[in-house]
Amino acid sequence: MPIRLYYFPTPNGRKVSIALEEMGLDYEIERIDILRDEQSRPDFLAISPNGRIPGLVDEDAHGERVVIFESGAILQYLGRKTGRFYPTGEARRSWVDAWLFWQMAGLGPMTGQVTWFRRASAKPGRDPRDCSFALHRYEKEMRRLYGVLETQLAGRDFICDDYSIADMACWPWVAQHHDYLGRLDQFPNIQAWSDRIQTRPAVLRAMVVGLEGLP
Ligand SMILES: N[C@@H](CCC(=O)N[C@@H](CS)C(=O)NCC(=O)O)C(=O)O
Repeated sequence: MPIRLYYFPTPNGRKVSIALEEMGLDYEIERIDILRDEQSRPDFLAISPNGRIPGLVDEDAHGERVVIFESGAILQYLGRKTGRFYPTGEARRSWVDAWLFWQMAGLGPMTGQVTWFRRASAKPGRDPRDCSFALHRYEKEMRRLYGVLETQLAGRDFICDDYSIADMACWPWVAQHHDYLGRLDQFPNIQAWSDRIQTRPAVLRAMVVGLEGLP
């Protein structure tokens, strides 16, 4: 039975569609339209109690039914399931985990807050000064994190040398840099890394999943 991915085409959703494509797994999509609040549906909350995409159900995991939410946990599960893009040695696996958690706790949330406060400050009737303190704090932290990634990528093709689930977690956020950061001129290593990933056939396939009928 194919893996079922509960999905919307956002950076957190795309981490998983990229992994499924890269790993060559059989999967089907159930689109959860977060623009219509479908993430609050009881049947989806049974899979993702936090009410956020992505969620995943694997009916046929060596005789067990696996139900997971949180994109980082899903990437680790798929890496363990296939033995791909997730090294097995303790030293290298811990290294990949560290960068995966860095994305989950830092790059993703900080970038998300920048986007949220930008939109909020532009809302009709809102005084942009209401958001400026928070926006300044999150933009500064996001730029610092981009600096950390830039340093890590110096002399490396991928975050942990070999292409891994850590790259799959970070790249979909960086791919949208035009929306919240502007050009990557100050981050040439990130630009080169992003160019390397965005032309991978599996990534190109994953980026168009679940777009049908959306504005
Ligand atoms: N830490 C969670 C975050 C998931 C998340 O925030 N998903 C967003 C889409 S990228 C969502 O479902 N938003 C719906 C909402 O905010 O109500 C993960 O990585 O899975």
